Amino acid sequence: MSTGRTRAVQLTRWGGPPILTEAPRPTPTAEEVLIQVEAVGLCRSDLHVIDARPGDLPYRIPFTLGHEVAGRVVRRGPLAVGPATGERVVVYGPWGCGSCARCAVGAENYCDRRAALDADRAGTGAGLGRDGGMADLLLVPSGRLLVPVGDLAAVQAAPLSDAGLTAYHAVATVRRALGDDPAASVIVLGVGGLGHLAVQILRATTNAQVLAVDVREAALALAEECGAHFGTLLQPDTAATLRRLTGGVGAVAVLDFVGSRSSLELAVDVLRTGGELAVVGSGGGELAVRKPGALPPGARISLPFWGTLPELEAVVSLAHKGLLTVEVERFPLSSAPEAIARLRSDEVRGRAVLLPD
Ligand code: FEH
Ligand code: ZN
Ligand code: ZN
Repeated sequence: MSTGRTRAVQLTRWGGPPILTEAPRPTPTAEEVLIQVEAVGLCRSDLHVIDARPGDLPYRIPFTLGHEVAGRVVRRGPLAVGPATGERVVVYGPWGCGSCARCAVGAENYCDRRAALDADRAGTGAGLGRDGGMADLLLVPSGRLLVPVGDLAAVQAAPLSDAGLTAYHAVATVRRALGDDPAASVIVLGVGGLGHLAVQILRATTNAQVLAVDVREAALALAEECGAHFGTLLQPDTAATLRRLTGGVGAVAVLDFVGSRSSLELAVDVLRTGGELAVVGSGGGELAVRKPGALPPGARISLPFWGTLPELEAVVSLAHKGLLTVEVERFPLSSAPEAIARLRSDEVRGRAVLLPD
């Protein structure tokens, strides 16, 4: 990389393929911080952005993709806060206004001014309308959005900022239902980049019995490696199997990392009365919420989105303790199109991570 330029995987037109190009080297001003990217994860949301049609998203193009980033602070603006030059960090991805009641407590994923930011086409964050980390360098608006990772390998650290954080926040959303009851069952639907981390987080932070469902044998093998007590392929009798494994009462919590019609139908079939359903995946499925209806009495439904800064610190801490290990498939940055194709065809085991080559 020449000093004045940075390589970047950019979306240059809606519906067009991302292209590996070059962009000017950013210079941090005021509170901004410049990161040398060491690893960037690939997410299904990247596919949604790549496939968006004109007008679907409140983003200006071109912009660089990549919202799951780890790297090293290489330059800070004069008013920068947070990690010092040379520190290795992960980048908190949902960039809010930084000053509303939600942002003030680190919940920028639920920024109260999101609609206004979207109206200004300010973007949701790195790689989401703002230049992201599928590049050699990433300019971050403020050091408040950086979490130190110490000596954690970048290929492990990057996925913590999105897959790990989203899984952790989803577990936190249903934690009330779990209590400390070892007889409580949690069902994880979809054991991909997020689901395999949710299994580990559930085993590390709860006493619940973890039951995993996927359509791929390889994913079930990964679920078992991550500590799931039981795994099954999705088939006609899966609901009956899961109900039997939960003593006939169903699961106190279901984490749906797929969000498709079939996964939501299964979730409703196996949710215990008073149970919690967290719909994390954006699989296009719909759920009718009516009374009386298919959902059990007392059911609580949530649509958790990403996570908070304090939760990202907790996720990094779990990784440092060896309680959270990301299954990764590595790709050189220049092979981003291949990685995107593999993710699109459901062939990635765990999380795809791009490394500057
Ligand atoms: C990011 C932006 C928009 C929708 C969903 C996402 C997730 O990938 C964040 O984890
Ligand atoms: Zn994502
Ligand atoms: Zn805000």
